[in-house]
Amino acid sequence: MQINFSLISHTNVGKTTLARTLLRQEVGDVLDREHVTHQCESYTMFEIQEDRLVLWDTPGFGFIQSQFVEELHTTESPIENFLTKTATAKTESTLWSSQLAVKNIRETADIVLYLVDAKSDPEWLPYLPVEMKILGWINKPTVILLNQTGTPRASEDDTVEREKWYEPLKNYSFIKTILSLDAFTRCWVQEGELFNTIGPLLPLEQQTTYDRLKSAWKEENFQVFRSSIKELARHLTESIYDSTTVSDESLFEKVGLVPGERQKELKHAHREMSERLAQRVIETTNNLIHLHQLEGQSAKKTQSLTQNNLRVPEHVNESIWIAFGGAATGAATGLIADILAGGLSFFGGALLGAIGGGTGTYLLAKSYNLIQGNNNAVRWTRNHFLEQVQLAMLSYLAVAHYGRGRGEWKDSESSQHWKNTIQQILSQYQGQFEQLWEHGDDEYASKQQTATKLNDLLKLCTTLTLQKLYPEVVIF
Ligand SMILES: Nc1nc2c(ncn2[C@@H]2O[C@H](COP(=O)(O)OP(=O)(O)O)[C@@H](O)[C@H]2O)c(=O)[nH]1
Ligand SMILES: [Mg+2]
Repeated sequence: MQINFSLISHTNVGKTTLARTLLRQEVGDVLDREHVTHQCESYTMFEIQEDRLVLWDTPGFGFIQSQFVEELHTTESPIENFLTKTATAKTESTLWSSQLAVKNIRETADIVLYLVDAKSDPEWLPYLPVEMKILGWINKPTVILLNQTGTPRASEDDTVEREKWYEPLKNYSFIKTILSLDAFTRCWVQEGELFNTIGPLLPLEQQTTYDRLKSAWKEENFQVFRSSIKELARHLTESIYDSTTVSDESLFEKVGLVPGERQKELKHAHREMSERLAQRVIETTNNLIHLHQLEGQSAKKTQSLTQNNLRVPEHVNESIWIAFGGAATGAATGLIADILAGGLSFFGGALLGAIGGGTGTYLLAKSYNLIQGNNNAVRWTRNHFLEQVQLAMLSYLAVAHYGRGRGEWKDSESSQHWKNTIQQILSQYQGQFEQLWEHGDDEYASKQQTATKLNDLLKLCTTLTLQKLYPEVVIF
């Protein structure tokens, strides 16, 4: 059995872009102008044996005179008359494109996904009532998708935005619901909501098949989620156990080299550990990007980032790095340079205290965010580790929201809403993260067990974060 979703909208609203995001593939042509897609294309979203979920990208509606539609409306078979009105791609391209799209909806679609640009005012869209009238002639279950919603925001603000569209659309009985799904900044969790919404809208005979396909989609996406958490847990476990040996403290004191020599040694240890951390952050982020199928042919070759030749994430990846910092300039370079300099203060933690604040070795080490543990080894401080946990969760959110259709980064968007949400959740579990950090200086604590516990804790906190960001979605 084949179940067909058809994307339709006024031209240039973003159908092909959303198709790319939903398919995690670079399909079709995207340009900021009208009538870029000239024919209906089908793409398999998911298949199990004979059963397929197919997404159709259509050319969409061009401008159609409202008077023309009103006149057709009074005829016996408006849709037939609309489709048989002679038009060719050359003479009347807008009508031609609209006919192709409408034909697809009429003949093939089981579910219609009608996109609107959330930034526009529905009361001032002359084409909206015209297109709704035509879709009304076909009368298939339709979900309105708000795209171009921009910066991820609180769910209350999202509700307000959707309400703006309820009033002008409330009289069209074929419209079943309105969801936000920005092709650039949506999260897979929101796609899950779309899948949940569609089920009951399908005819009874399709529902068993659909449920099977939906469960498989869900399982695949949860697998990506679990693997991402595993990557982050592995990286953070390394941060707990990473250490650099320095010389015996008392020796320095004996020869009177405190604090100058000591400072040099700590600086060196700090440099080594910062480089390892930066390398891990880059590797982990690239692994998340890979898991989310965000690498594309358009990706640039890697380029050198610092004099240490840390590899920069690719073209599309650069955009994800910007999402970490929001307004931060310099993207990956900024973040990695920050880590290399020993600072990591995305969350405003009191990191990298001024050097020279004290003369004792402990204070010196602290100013490098390092703490002296057993066996003359220094390791990351508790606060620095907590900051790393926050950064790990932020990097997950940035990647999990990054739509494949986004391609190159366009605006710099603030992720303050994500940061606040992460901080709220983590404040409840800080003690448990601190306990795990203690393992790094406990010779009896098994690294494997720490990794497992950290994995579970991160999974819990990230799930709670996603639930807080999308309280209406029943997916977990
Ligand atoms: N900011 C933003 N721009 C989008 C989004 N979706 C599409 N666009 C842009 O809108 C333009 C038209 O997109 P396209 O997918 O070709 O529209 P289509 O004609 O409906 O297929 C392109 O410049 C896209 O980059 C979105 O979710 N957010
Ligand atoms: Mg298109």
